[in-house]
Amino acid sequence: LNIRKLKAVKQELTRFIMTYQFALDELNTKIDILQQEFHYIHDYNPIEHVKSRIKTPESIMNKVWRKGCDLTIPSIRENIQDIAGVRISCAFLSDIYEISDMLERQKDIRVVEKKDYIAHPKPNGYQSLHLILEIPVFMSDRVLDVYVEVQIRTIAMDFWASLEHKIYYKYNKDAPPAILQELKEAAETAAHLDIKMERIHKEINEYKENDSSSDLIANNE
Ligand code: 0O2
Repeated sequence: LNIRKLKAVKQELTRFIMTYQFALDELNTKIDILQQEFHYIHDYNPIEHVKSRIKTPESIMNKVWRKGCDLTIPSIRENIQDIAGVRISCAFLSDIYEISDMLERQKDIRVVEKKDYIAHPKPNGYQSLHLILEIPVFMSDRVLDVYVEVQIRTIAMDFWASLEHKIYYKYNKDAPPAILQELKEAAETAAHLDIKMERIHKEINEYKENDSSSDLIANNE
């Protein structure tokens, strides 16, 4: 490999990674617009926080190795669909599906895959809604379709997942069965809490609606 070729490969790789940052920037803007508009219409914010990240080259290489795919840009693009990732945390269960529907309705977004680990939790108790979206990125000389993984979950699900992630790595991916059982029970407790919070949220909304319609009647009398 001569220096010129090495430089060209480096340039190609940098450009490849850049497209993921652009896709994240576009998606973050879309999420921000949806959030502001939703707040304006419903007078409440369905999103608690949004975090985005680009996978490190080391983590990309690990996944390439794990999946046994080719070490070429087209193969990495097709096989590693979570190089760019966005995690959206919401207060309530219904917000998750509301946000997911709003994203899916966007004309320039293609939903490549949808995994509902809320309706079907993983055996360890993990819950979250995962979407793989394809977003067009407008470069100077071409339009590139870029994959972004979106994870939408409640704060309770996020709390559980971050703790589980730490324990998983603390025990080098081999935690004792008793700990795994306790974690699973904790996931179930979190799921119960989410259902309870959703119920309270609905009751408050119904109360607000009744209250404003009785205000309307009173004003018209
Ligand atoms: P990181 O460090 O968060 O990026 P894939 O291997 O992605 O092609 P898979 O495993 O079917 O296919 O993807 P899935 O199920 O959609 O999960 C991808 C991501 O979801 C993971 O990314 C985690 O972020 C999260 N996730 C999935 N299962 C669990 C779980 O049991 N516990 C926790 N804490 N997070 C989970 P990465 O690349 O594994 O890790």
